[in-house]
Order: sequence, then C-alpha cells, then structure tokens
Amino acid sequence: MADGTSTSGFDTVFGDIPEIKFEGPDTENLFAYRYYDKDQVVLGKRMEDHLRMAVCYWHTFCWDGYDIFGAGTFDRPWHNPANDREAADRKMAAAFEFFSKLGLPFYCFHDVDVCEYSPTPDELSNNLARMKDRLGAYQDETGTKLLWGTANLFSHPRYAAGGLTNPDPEVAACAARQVRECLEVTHALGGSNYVLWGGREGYDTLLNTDLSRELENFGRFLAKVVEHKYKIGFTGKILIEPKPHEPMYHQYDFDSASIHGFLQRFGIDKEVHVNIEPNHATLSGHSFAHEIATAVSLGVMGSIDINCGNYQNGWDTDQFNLDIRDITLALIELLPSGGLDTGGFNFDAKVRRQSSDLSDLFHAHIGGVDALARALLSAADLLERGDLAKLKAERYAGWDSDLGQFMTAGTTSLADIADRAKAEGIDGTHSSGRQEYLENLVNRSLK
Ligand code: XUL
Ligand code: CO
Repeated sequence: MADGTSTSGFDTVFGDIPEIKFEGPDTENLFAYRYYDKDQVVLGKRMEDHLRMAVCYWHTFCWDGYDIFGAGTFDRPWHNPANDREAADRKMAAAFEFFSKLGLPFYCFHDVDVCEYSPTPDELSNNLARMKDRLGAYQDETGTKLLWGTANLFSHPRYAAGGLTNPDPEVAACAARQVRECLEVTHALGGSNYVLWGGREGYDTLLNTDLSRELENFGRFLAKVVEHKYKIGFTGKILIEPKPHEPMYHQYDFDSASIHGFLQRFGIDKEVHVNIEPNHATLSGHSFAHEIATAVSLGVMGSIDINCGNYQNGWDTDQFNLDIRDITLALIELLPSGGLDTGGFNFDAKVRRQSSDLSDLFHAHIGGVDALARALLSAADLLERGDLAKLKAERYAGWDSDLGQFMTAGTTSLADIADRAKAEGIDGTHSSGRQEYLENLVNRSLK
C-alpha cells in the first residue's frame, strides 16, 4: 500500500516491483503490458470485461516449488513465519498486494489455500470463517473480486479414495460439509461462480470400485449442491472442471461432452456449467478449441482455467499459455456465443521450479495476460473480417435447399431419404474443405 504496509500491517513483499501498466507494443519495459489495455474496446466491449482475468491462489502463493524429487526452491517470504496462522495471514497480504500490482480484476481460491494447516473438519470450518472476514476486508480495500471459490476434496489423506464419490459415507459427509461451507463463503464474498473439480472423483482400479454406485452418489450430491445454491440465494454459476486423469487413473469428469451427458442423467444440465482448462483438454486428447466449441454447443460453457501443457510429454504441467494461435482458435468459438458471462480467464498456471525469484511470478503473469490480449485482438480481426464465417455458411448452405429441408423434417424417414436419393440419381460430389486456405486466414489475422 502507499505507506509500504498492507492492510494487516505486514511489510510489502513486492516493494521494488512497480505497478504493471499498459505501455504499448514498443515498450522496452518488461514490467509493463504491451497488449493488454484494459479500457481498449474490442468487438464493442472493454478488454477487461471480455477477459475477466483472475490470479489463482494455489500455484502462485501456496506452492513453494517442491516436486516428488525435491524440496521447495522458491523465494517466498510469506512461507517463513513464526507460526502457521501468521503464515496464512502473510500469504494473504502478499496475494492481494500481487493482485493489485497486476491490476487484474479477479482471484480464485480453494478453502485450504487461504487457511492455515487445518487437519480436522472443525479446524477448517473455524479457520475458513476467520479468513472469510479477512478476504472480505482485502476485497473492499483493493477492489479485487472473487471469480470463484472451491473446496479442496483431494489433498487431505481422508480423500485418498475420493470426496463425494468415496466408498465410505463418513468421508463423503465430510466432503459435503466442506462444499456447503465453501459455497457459503464464496457467496458471502460475492463470488461469481463456484467450482467443483473432481480431483479424486474417479478410481485407480475397478477391482475395488463400484463404479455405478459412485456415479449415482456423485450425481445425487451435485443435485444437492444446486439445491443449496438456490436455498442460500447464490446467483453465480456452479461449474464442474473436466479432467480425464491425474491424480486418479480414471476421473469421472472426463471432458465437456461426458459431463454434459452425466448432468442430463441427473436433470441438472441447465444448472451446472463447465470450467475448461486447456491442459486438461489436451490430456483428454482434445484441443482447447474443441472443448470450448463443445461446451458452447451443449449450452454448458462457464469459465476457463487458462494454461497449457508441454507439447512433448502431454502431462498436466500447468504452464502459462503463450500460444496466441491456440487461444485465438478457442476465442473464435467462444466470442460469437456472447463470450464469458459470469466466467473469466483464471491463470491456473505455475512458474517452473527453477524460476525461483518473486519477479518470475510477475513475468509469468504479464506474459499470460498479454498472450490473452493478443489472442483477443486476433480473434476480433478474424470475426470482423467474417471470411471464416462466410466460408462455413457456404459449406452448409445445402441444408437450406429443398433437399436439406426435406431430410431434416421430423416426418421424413430413412427410407424416404433413400428413395429420393435413388429416384433423383444423387451422387454426392465432394467439395474442398479448404483447410490450408483457412489456416492461412487465421495466421494472417494473428497480432
Ligand atoms: C487441477 C486443477 C485444479 C482446479 C481447482 O488440475 O486444475 O487446480 O482448477 O481445484
Ligand atoms: Co484448474
């Protein structure tokens, strides 16, 4: 803050790093945005309102750089306090200082991210209640808003076999309690959405898994979450985050299409939307754009956890997504549907373990923000030129012809179509799909 201290009285941790501002593409300042000009109007809307960007708490403030082969590597002053409570408080002060310096409108958290270590359900409830008030005070002071909250149902050892799909109802009851409390805190903080990522909702082996029962339990619990949302008057969206595997060998929320089928089965397909993550899309063998197009088409598009994997190994490496073309391809599917409503772009991404300085956190986010802004400008150019849409319309124009209308009429049978094809000698000549031409149009528009 202006006097060098944060709300809580802790010293600033990013003191020597300036506020990140838009300076334009020609700036040599690497602590500035070159493309993200939040007030620039693109396709009739401010960039900030299109992108609704959020910083995530977990990768950026909780992780100390440990991996399964080695200890933490990061310089994070808030990780070295006198006690757990002070660590959590310092972490929150650092987080809001960071959000403010980046000038991004939103943040996201798991319940356990914002609390001190809370091994029992009662400790977590009490700590979350205390932190809710602190979060609220920081939100008021800085103007940063909550894009979504979520309950972590995968880190505590009790959740080794899942949360809401656990074979033991006592564990599932703990999960339900955590979801209820985190949804209520999200509501109290004015969150725009509530996320359920089924981290361990799946299985490692069918030998010990009653798949039918777990899916039934999962669907029933989700319907209760929706019911509770209405009961407390939460107007945000409930989101499920697809991911096909990791940590479980198989996860039930495989991709957007399978989630939609699952929601339909439990009668909540109009109530629950998806939070799409590019790295999860590629893990399931899809592109980011495919997942967006599918969610838009099924009416379940919610929000985006922006990141990307590594092209060589395909793991969930959660890297900052700098691939302007890949994001552009997703945006041209998203924007014509009206874009993000309550959703946003949450940086569910982490710096590499060797990027151990505090300044690396800034460079990572600045790069991610500018990549989104460039993709938005590129997508806007493509959409405004309209040539892709025109070619697509021409490709499907036959369905507006007499034959097309006849075939899609509800009263026409398979035999009717076959008889007509035979009678008219229809031979179905192929027309070029012009893929390379279209790919060149995309590259032409990249900014
Ligand atoms: C895990 C993941 C989570 C969710 C929130 O792959 O993406 O961080 O976004 O639980
Ligand atoms: Co995510």
